[in-house]
Amino acid sequence: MARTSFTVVVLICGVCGFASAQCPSGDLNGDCRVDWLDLGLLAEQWLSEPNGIDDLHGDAIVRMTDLGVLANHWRQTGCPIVINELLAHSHDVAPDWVELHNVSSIPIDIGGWFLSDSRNDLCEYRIAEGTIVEPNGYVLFHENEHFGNPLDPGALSPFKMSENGESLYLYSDNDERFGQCLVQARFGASETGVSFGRYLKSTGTSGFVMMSVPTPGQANAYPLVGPVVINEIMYRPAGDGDAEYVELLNISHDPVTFFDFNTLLPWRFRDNSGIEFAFPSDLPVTLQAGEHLLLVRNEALVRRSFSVPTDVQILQWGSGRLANSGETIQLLKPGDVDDAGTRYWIEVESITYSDGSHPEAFDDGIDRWPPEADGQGLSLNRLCPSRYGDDPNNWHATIVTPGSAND
Ligand SMILES: [Ca+2]
Ligand SMILES: [Ca+2]
Ligand SMILES: [Ca+2]
Ligand SMILES: [Ca+2]
Repeated sequence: MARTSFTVVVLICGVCGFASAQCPSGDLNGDCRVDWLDLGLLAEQWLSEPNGIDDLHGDAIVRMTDLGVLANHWRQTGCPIVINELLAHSHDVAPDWVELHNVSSIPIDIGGWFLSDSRNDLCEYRIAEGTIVEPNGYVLFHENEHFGNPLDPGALSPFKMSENGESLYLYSDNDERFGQCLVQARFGASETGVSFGRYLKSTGTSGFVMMSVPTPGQANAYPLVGPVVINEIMYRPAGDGDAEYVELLNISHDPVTFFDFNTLLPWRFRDNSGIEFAFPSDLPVTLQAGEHLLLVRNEALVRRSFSVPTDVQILQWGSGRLANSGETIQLLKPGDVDDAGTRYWIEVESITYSDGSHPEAFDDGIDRWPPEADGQGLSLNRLCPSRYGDDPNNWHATIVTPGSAND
């Protein structure tokens, strides 16, 4: 099954130069629907040599497989427009904005489609007639001019996006070609001027994550990584199960203190199953540029079990354990308080690791995390600290290096 989809993606790239998860498999010409045009293209490919496509294991078999995929998605349409980026926490002088992106190869008329920040009212802002998004193009909507502007006739219920995070929806209503398209972008709390954007992971699924720089109206920048990253995860030691640890690394050029002097609150480290650690407030901890730090369940046990450089700072999280089957672990710093007085937390890092045997935990049904870190003496090591972390292709299982550079 996996081989089938991969083949089709390769073919799509070969035919039209891009692939998109929003359009159905088998859509070879990129118009986000599977029909006779695609069948025609497949027929053309059928007669040609598979030049430059390494993964064809024999024309006839591969092409019959592709025909099968096409047949399985016959007459299906997808959603050619995605919510690609948004800025929900702008500077005082600049408005919030939303960027939509056309992932198809045809112009899409989104006049009459809706933007909204409420699941209970998908029709808060009606996009003006004649709004066309060019193939592979972008279109922007601003809070002050559009969705938050009571003078805009489309603003049926003017709204603004919360800097503390929420969901934004794009709804095609009863569009003739792409009816009932409903796209959701869920985002968290953010710092001033930091946008959230769509980022395609190695797994083929996309995340909606903080961007290193906002790019309104253009292709997205790389995700924001750092200043501190989760660099190594020992979730299941071979010996005593309590000798587990998480290694942090300051990848920036400046010291980072795990305490916010505006809110007077410390940073936090947490998981889904009982770890809830606040960094010290009385004597805030600082990590120098390039320095490692260990978060552990039991310091004495970690020191006994592994060789840790003597100058490495170690902090105990106390109760709770890193799940042996995998889970999400997060490094958070304090954000703002909302009108109801609730404090929001900004994700500095969020990694969903796994032991390699939980395909159900991932959108695409494949668990790519290495099983060798599951109680066999190895740990999960980040390959490139400066690269995006919540992607299994940036991790491998190798020898433990608690408190020092990864192997
Ligand atoms: Ca098509
Ligand atoms: Ca962008
Ligand atoms: Ca564990
Ligand atoms: Ca290490």
